[in-house]
Amino acid sequence: KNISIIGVPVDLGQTRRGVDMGPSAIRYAGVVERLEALQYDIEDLGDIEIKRPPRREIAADTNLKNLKEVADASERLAAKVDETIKANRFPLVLGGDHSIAIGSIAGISKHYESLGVIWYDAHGDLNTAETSPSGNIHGMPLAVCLGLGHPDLINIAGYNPKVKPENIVIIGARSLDDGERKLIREKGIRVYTMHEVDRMGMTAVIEETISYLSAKTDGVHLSLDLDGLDPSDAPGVGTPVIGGLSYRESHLAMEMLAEANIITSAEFVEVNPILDEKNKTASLAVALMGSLFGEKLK
Ligand code: DIR
Ligand code: MN
Ligand code: MN
Ligand code: MN
Repeated sequence: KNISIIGVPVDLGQTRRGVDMGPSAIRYAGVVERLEALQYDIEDLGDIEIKRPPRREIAADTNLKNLKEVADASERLAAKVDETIKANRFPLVLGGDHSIAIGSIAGISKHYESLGVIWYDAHGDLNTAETSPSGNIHGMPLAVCLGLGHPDLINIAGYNPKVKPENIVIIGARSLDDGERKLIREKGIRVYTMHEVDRMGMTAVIEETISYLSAKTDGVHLSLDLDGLDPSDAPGVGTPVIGGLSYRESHLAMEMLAEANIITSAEFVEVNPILDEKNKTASLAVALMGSLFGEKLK
């Protein structure tokens, strides 16, 4: 496997500054060295160029924050990811806030008949402008992938929708808004909240996820929001929620995905070094990547 690392220094999908430094923090934590040790051909493509608004403001016709800039960044990222897959390389995207998933999945999904998505997150990220309590686009990318949201977001890369609801598995949810719950019910989206993880154990959750997705997909994207983990393990995130997935559960999940060999692209998002403790969260992200790329299998 050849891996291309793509940094996306975006903090426009939410309001806490510093998450745009996530890619630097993850590089500083040694991502390239960690994966090179596993004998992959690693290419670091650097960061996508991001246009920053001179002042942060909300467009007049919508409550979406920084809509234009987020759409622009998504379009650039989609093009870069598309190129990477065409070159037969595994795209490993480093965030940035979770709004960047709009661009990564736009660049990825066109290469598959039926892309599966594992959304590892404390949140559902299934809001639209109508249901969002915040206007933050990082709370919306999964809805956008389903074709729900502002036209400037759902049409990135020129096609829509990107993902079928029955191809999505959310793991670690413990903070869902009312509109998100409604959408999950309506669309029949598979969700393992912390309740299910506690009851079934992570082993069964991942086993079910793998058999559920491998039956009907020809590729699986892992979108891992570090706030899916418990804040004691991942303090450097903008919207921590207590009662999260542990360090060990998360490593187990990554190792099982590596064994099953189903993941075809991945992103690690929401690392905010300004809110972190001595780069603990970026280091955790790198360790999880090590497991995802098969450290245990070597
Ligand atoms: C909340 C928080 N559901 C929102 N979402 C977050 O603003 O839409 N997603 N933090 O990662
Ligand atoms: Mn998220
Ligand atoms: Mn989250
Ligand atoms: Mn978040």
